Order: sequence, then structure tokens, then C-alpha cells
Amino acid sequence: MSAPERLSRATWGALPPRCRPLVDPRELRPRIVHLGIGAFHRAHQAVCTETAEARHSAGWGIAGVSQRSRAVVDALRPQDGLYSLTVRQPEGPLTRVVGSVVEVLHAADDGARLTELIAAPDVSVVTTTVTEKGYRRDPAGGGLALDDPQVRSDLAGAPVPVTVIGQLATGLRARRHTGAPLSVVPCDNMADNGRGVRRLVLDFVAASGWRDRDRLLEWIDAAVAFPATVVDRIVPATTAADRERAAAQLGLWDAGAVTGEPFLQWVLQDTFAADRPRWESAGAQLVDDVTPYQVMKLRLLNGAHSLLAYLGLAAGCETVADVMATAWGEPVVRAYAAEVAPSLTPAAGLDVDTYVESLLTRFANPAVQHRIRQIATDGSLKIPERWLAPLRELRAAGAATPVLTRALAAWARHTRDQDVDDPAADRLRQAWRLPPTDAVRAVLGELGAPDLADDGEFVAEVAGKL
Ligand code: CS2
Repeated sequence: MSAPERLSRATWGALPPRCRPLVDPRELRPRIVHLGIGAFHRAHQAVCTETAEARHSAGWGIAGVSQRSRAVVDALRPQDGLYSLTVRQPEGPLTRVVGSVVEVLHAADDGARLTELIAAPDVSVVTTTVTEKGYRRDPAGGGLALDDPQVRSDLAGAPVPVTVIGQLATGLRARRHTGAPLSVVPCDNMADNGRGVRRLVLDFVAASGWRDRDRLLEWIDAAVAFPATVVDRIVPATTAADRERAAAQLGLWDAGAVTGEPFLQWVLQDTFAADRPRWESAGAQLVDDVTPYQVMKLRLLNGAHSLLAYLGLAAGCETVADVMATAWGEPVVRAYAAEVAPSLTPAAGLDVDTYVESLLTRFANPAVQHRIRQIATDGSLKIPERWLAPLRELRAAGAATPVLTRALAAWARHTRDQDVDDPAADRLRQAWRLPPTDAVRAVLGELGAPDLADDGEFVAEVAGKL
């Protein structure tokens, strides 16, 4: 059999009707710039944007920017931004093409176009999914890491900014001349992500040598909103087998295929500065305060994910569903949730028990094939969001935290025994040259948690569980 043709605007007419996009991409134009066009964006915000557009045609297309990988550009650009999403339902996969991405850029290669787009009045939303490490925060204070080499190089006036915050600041600087308001919408797993990213952008501008920096700071304050969001959909990294399966459904080759679980949640703080797609018609919730949703998602879903990942790797498991199929998988999630639940922010309409039950079902879905190695990456940046906040609050309230302590021990052991994929990998490896208790103190220090690292009793407790 000859290889199938590549998916693109020239070939999509050949798709079976069930696989067609909900919108005609020729009727869209870039009105959203998305920084970080990885699998998560394509399986989440891009899908909600497409659904909203299908219901209220207003031309909402996405210009997606890859930060590092040229592979994403090489996959999507020849396909005119088209790609397929396969929803991994337990009863069988469902594949269709998504039509909302209309332009694909590479941050370093297409820097001028990126700035032009962020400045364009027709663009009124910038969304981001660049992972925790993409923001280059100082782990101790949460401000911009001014000593980070790439931040330094951007601040020194690199012709094309390589950091996301540098790109945003440069784009806003150009936009100020149009006066058009903008909403910057971070979609990463960080508590208070709107305020956090706003601070980083302001830090960057303040530290820049730009002559117009004071006027720019004032304008950002007046015209740029940074709504906080909670995003949720489990999106495993795409494999070669996934691409083969997608091609079999589509009858066309799709180098940009992504997959995801059936569940999707998007909660947004309703503080937009300018026009946006009517995402609520695609199921998004617009609320005054995302905090209760954010805390619940980060501490329960992401926190349990990390716990399953580190315990599961030690036990030789491969996927989340494998861990859930062990005798201890479900009980450990239940024990973790029971311990963390008192630290959640109560809110009308949020039911912790129902949430935990739905997590257990989602984690156990064998069709999802979510590799725990993927979840275990970047632990030094994920753990503070997921475990340390509840740990501190619970300890301050005098509650016992045996599961969280065990979780930290599992992560610490992982940094000792496994090949760690983490920006702090070198320092974590070095730490294990010390005797175990000192090593635990050192790795806790890498989490930006001197309070815990200096607490001898706590360090001994974690070391005792290694
Ligand atoms: C996971 C998340 O990789 C990880 O760290 O915990 O990507 C998780 O799958 C998503 O946040 C689900 O919405």
C-alpha cells in the first residue's frame, strides 16, 4: 500500500465526514497568539476555541508559537496548522481534525512576526502553555529569575527574545503604540497563574534598559489583563503508534496528531480586557475567583499524579493505569486525598468526594496510556505547587502529614536512583554524594523550601521513609 497523503488544506476534503474539523479554517484569521503549541494546547484550548467558533463565527483562529522544538513547526506548517485529536475513551478512540490553528511560528526563527502579531489590534488574546519551567521564576521568591542566563540575554537586548516573558514584554512594548487592550491568559499548572505571570512581565520590563519602560509599565497596568485559569485534560505524549492509528482513521498522514482523555475542564477568571472567543459555549466556566478550583486541581489531581509517578517508577510500573491496577494504587490515592482535603478552599458547587471519585476513574482508564515517566519530569518545579503548599498549611494547623512526607521521600529517592529529567538534575545528583540525611536536606533545598530543609525533625522523617 502506498503511504497516505499528508493532511493539509489541499487534502482535507478527502476526510471521512466524521473526521472533519468543526470550522472551515479559511474563514479564520489569527486573533489569538498561543505561546507553546505543544500537545496540551492542541488537545485543550485549541479545541475549546474551535467549538466556540463553530457556534458563534467570529473568525477566531490561533497563531501557535513553538518555543524550542522545530519538529512541531515541521509537523504542522506543511499541514497548514491542521492536526487531529484522538479522544481515548474506554469504549474506543474517536479521531477528528481540529481546524482552529491557522499559523505556526517558531519563536527564534519568526521573532519579528511574533512581535507583530502580539501588537496587532485584531489579536486580543495571548494564551500560554510553556510548563512551569518556561516562565523562569525564581523558586524562592516567585519573581523573574534575573540571574537566569537566558533572561539575562533577553534583558541585554538579544535581537530575538528566547524566553516567553521576554517575548511577551517585547510584544507588549510594540502594542502600546496601538493602545489596543489585550488579555494574557496563562494556562499552566501554577497557583495564581494570572497574577504570577503579570508579575514576571512587569519584572522584565522594570529590569529592561528600555527608555519607554515607565510608560510601558503604566500602560500594562491600565490595558493588559492577566486572568487566572485552571486547565485540565490528561494528554499523554503522542507515540508513533498513535500517529499510525490516527492515519488509519483519517486516511491521511498527520504528523501533528495528539491524543487526550475524554475529560476536559477550563475555568477562567472573568477579567478579560478585550474581546475573546465565547469559550463558555464550549463548556468553559467563567468565574470571579479560580482559587478554589485551582487549589483542588493542583493539590488533588496533580499532587496525586506526582505521587503515583514516583511510587510507580520505584515499583517498575509504566503508566498511571498500571499503578492504579496494583493493590496499593487506589488506596494510596484515597489516603493522599483524605490527608490533603482539609487544606482545600471550600466553595459553593465544589464537592471534594465527587472530584476524588472522578479522579480515580480517570486515572484507571486503561485507554489513556499516560506514562508516569512523563509526569515525573521537572519535579523540582512541580512539587512546590502540588505538595509543599498543602504540607505547610497542614503542618501549621497541627495536622499529621504521613502521606505527603512519604511522597517527598519517594521523590527524593527518585532523584537518587533514576535518571532525572529536571532543570535541577545536576544539583540533585550531586546532593546524593552526601550522607542520606544531608542529601535529603539538600534536595529539599532545591525545592525552594529552606523552611523544610532546616527543620531537622522533618528531614529525619523524610530520610526515615527512604
Ligand atoms: C501531569 C499533568 O505531567 C504532569 O505533571 O500531572 O500534565 C496533568 O496530566 C495535567 O495537568 C492534567 O490536566
